[in-house]
Amino acid sequence: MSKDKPSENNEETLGRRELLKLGGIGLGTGLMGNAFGQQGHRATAQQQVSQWPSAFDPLETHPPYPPRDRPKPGEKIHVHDIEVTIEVHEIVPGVQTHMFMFNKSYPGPEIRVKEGDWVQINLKNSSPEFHTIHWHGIMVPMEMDGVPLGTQWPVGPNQEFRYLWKAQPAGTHFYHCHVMTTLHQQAGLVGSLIVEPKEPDIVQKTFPYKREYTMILSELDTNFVRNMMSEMVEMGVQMERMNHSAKMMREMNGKMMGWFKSKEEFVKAVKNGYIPPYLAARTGTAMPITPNYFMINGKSYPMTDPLMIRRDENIRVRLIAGGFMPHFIHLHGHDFWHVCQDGSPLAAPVRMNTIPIYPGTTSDIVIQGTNPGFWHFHDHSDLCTTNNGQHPGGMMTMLMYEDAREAGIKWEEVIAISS
Ligand SMILES: [Cu+2]
Repeated sequence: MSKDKPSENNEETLGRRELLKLGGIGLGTGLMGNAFGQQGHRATAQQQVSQWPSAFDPLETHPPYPPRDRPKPGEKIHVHDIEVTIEVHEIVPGVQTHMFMFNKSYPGPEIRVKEGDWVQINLKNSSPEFHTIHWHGIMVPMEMDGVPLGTQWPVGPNQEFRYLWKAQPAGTHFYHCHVMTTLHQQAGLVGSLIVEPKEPDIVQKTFPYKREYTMILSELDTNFVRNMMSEMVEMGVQMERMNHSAKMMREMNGKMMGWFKSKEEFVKAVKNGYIPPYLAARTGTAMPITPNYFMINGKSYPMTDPLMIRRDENIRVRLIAGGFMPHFIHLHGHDFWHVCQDGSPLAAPVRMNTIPIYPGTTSDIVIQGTNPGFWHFHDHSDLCTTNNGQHPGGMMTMLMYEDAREAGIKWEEVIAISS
């Protein structure tokens, strides 16, 4: 979950086995009182937040670089190779599913660059389907935007495409495949894209932090993905057998997905017998998408990674809505500060304990270590805290204090009282 976790001594205070025992969020509230009596670790939020800039300068909303800029001689270009393949992913023990993956990873590898850097992504498609990459939140030149048949040809099997863009603006963004997005993004093609600000980071300045976490929130209908991927792969194989023609595959696949040059051409095709993908006649039974797994960084509870914190520590959490459902992420025992939305700092940090995260958005929050213990951090839309309909599961993790024992929390006693 975190790319940089300097200390990992949580084993001592709360092992994985004990975490699993937690099961749900039904811990009695009354039993916690004695353990949390200590004073002297109060949040210093009020004084910190006064440093936040309150002035609003409309000029700052303009991108600092012309999006259609090209690299100048001598400017450094960061090159990343990204390959798409089909792999097996395990959501929770016993639940495996085939997925598309960027570099054999779900979510894809985190791309982390400095604001203003040039980034070149060499996309190689080693899957039997068509893909592109859309750089969500980045001010790219149009032809780098990754919309199939909108701004580029979809990248076919065994084809490559080179993306080149300048990392702007700073903040928490993400990237995803834009071909049949409901299937391809859901089936694995999404990753975080962090652009670190050139100027000193206002969040860092206001809430000094050493550790940060990225959480990509997503949902998966394993039945839909399995059926659609089987169909697509089979179609690709058939056409490959027929004529080994990537061009024909491209044309046929476009029609499969309802890609036509104009509305008129589409209407005419339907009149002449073309069956669009959304009609049940095409696939037999129309299959609405019904997600049965809800994930944080590709895993469902209890396999999600906990957030580690210590008393008086600030941690930054980058929440990325990498799916198609809204989520309402709630932290027990704490308020937190909502500091950035879609990459940019808010006019002022907002104090909350449940943050709505809508599809396509990113929200950065800062959690302050003010209440030692082990706390649930989860989607409050209860459907999303299930695994295949069973609670607990899904989009849920824990905020865990590494120094809970020093703060007087005796985990064994808590369990003893509650059972
Ligand atoms: Cu794709």
